[in-house]
Amino acid sequence: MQTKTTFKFLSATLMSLVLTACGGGSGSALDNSKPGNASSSNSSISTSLRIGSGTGSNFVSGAITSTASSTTLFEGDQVQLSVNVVDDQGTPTTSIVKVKFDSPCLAANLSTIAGDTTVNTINGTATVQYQVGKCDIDDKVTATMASGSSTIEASVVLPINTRRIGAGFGSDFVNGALEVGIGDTVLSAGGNTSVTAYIVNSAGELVTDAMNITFTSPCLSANNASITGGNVVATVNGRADANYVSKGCAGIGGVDAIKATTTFRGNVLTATANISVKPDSAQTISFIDATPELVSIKGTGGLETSTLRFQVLGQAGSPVKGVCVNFAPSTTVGGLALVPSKCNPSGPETYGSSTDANGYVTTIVQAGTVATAVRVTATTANGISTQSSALAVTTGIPDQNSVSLSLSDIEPVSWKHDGVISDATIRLADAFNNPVPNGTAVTFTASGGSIDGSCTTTNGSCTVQWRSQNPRPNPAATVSFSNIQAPTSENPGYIMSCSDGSRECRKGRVQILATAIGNESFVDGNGNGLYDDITKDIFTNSNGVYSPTTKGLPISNTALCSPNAPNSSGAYGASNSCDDLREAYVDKNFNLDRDLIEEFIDFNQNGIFDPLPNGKYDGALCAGAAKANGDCTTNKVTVRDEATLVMSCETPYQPIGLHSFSLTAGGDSVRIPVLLADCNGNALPAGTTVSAVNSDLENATASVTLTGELAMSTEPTVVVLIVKPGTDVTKQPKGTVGIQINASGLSTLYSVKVN
Ligand SMILES: [Ca+2]
Ligand SMILES: [Ca+2]
Ligand SMILES: [Ca+2]
Ligand SMILES: [Ca+2]
Repeated sequence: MQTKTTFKFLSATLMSLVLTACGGGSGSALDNSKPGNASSSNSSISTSLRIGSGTGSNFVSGAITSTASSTTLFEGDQVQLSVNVVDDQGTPTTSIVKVKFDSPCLAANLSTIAGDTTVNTINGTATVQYQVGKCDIDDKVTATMASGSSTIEASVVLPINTRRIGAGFGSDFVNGALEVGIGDTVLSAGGNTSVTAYIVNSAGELVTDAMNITFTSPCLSANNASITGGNVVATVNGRADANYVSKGCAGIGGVDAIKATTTFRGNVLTATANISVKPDSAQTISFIDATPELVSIKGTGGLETSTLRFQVLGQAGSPVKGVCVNFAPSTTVGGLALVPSKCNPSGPETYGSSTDANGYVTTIVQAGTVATAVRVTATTANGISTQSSALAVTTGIPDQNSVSLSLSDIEPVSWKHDGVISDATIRLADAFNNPVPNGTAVTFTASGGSIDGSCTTTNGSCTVQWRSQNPRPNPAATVSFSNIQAPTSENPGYIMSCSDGSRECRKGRVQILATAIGNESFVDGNGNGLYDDITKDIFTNSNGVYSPTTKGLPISNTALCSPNAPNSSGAYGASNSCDDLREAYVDKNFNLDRDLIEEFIDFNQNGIFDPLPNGKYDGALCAGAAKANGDCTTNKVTVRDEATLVMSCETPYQPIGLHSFSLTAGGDSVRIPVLLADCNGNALPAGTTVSAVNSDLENATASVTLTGELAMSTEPTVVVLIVKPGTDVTKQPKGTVGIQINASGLSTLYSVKVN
């Protein structure tokens, strides 16, 4: 029968398989090396099987699939490990294959696998449950299976974190907690407490290597609390001890949630604790600063507001945030006011404001139309107050009689040398003699050498450099001072005049002019700070004439005062002053008048030098009826000062007045006044010494009246040569007597005969 025949064939095949499986013969009928020809026996494995992770085209040979591959494992954590056994096509084997799992920690019993470490595959997959014990290394787990006569394996490294952050250690360790020194009690404003984080290993033991722990909290972020030494604290023997100082932080609901953070093997470890905190209360308020310290009278075009800053401190001297402070000015003259502000955005408009995180609070003063000094009182909600320093409400514009120009060296030894420096310093103040605001610009010009063109003031002054170089002032050759009158015993002074009648003709004399935009000066006769009443406020014209009817108009242009450095009524009195200004110029020839060769400041830009002033006060303080009547203007003018610098020469001029003379043996001394000047008739350099030379003089002694050094000056000096005969009437004095001049390293001797 058909059926019977088939059965017999199968039986023969089965017999053959059994024989092979028993290893009872060679030349078997079954080739186990062929894929897909799976053995029905689990003791004979095809060498073409592979072990790894995944299946099909996703198969990764040699890898173990871990459910925890990307996290860090702690003691007690469990992870499922599995490997797939696949054929050449990546298809899971249907055979049952034994896979043995092993690792250093498993071998040392520091981690465990539930059940046997050797498991059979089920549908090509071998799976175990790995549990972390006391293992404290990255544990490399291997899965091994037989392959022919050898083995093949897959592996995975399990990242096992041995570190935890918390409170305490050993069996007392509380993971994720922090130890707060004051416990549950409330930390006062300014008080401090320890906050300790512990780092332990898997066994709960403190770790000995240092780790940086970062402490953060809302109060720390708001700078209302601090960690002494900074928010990052390194562990010492497994403990990070932070000293938490409250600056009166209110916290959130009276609690500051503090968090300690560190990382280990790329894993972030955190612990937290709550600190109960108590808010601070205002104890002191102090004035800090005013910016700027001068404000300009309303309408004068300067900065008309100033911001005043106060600071509120609490019990421990720490800034207190959120304190309402109210402000009041000491005067409201001329409409001076504070800019309205509010403590609470939803509250009523007052003159108050709330302190910021640094305890600062500000108010803004708005200047009025009258110059005054004002102070602002600041008062906290709990009644603590202070007053600002005085803030000046002023013109902020320099006025003429405050301008001062000075030189560090009025006679630099520079007639024969380039690059010698003298500093020129300008000082400015306004009508109330308050320093002008920082940044006020000043312009400089010089008739010789070189000078920096401008500077801007700080605290009312600024400095530029003058340097010696060409041009060197050199009046025409036809003009000389050759007719200097020699000093005499009766008249020890000298008269120096110029051959053409000029007021000045010496070489090397430099005129320096400094100018700024400002106001004329006046005397406030009625004490209201303004030029408002010409019958009381005093302003004099260029002849020094003052009368209410002339309103300061010039009668003629005869110079009474130096045009560039005029006397002011405030300093010299009304009868000898020139408050009304004309255009400034560089008076190169020192004749107190403007010549065609002299540059001028064309302030009204009409292209010509205006020889006459306008007869009125010009300045920011022109006000009221006087302004309405045209008696004054609020126009600005050029304010100025000038200074003379001499380019001194170390070569002396032939001493004027030195001559030969007779002496009587045993008789009276002879006194000879001598004018000593430099090569240009200016002063010899400061520090020059003068001595009498006796070496060729017999029967007499000589001396000069100057002892020590010549002082700094622009003008020559007179010394007296005194020659005294000996007392022996039989010995006639004879020979020569000299005057030796040592000027700036140059020694020059002038001798005359004695007979
Ligand atoms: Ca007045
Ligand atoms: Ca002149
Ligand atoms: Ca002009
Ligand atoms: Ca004027």
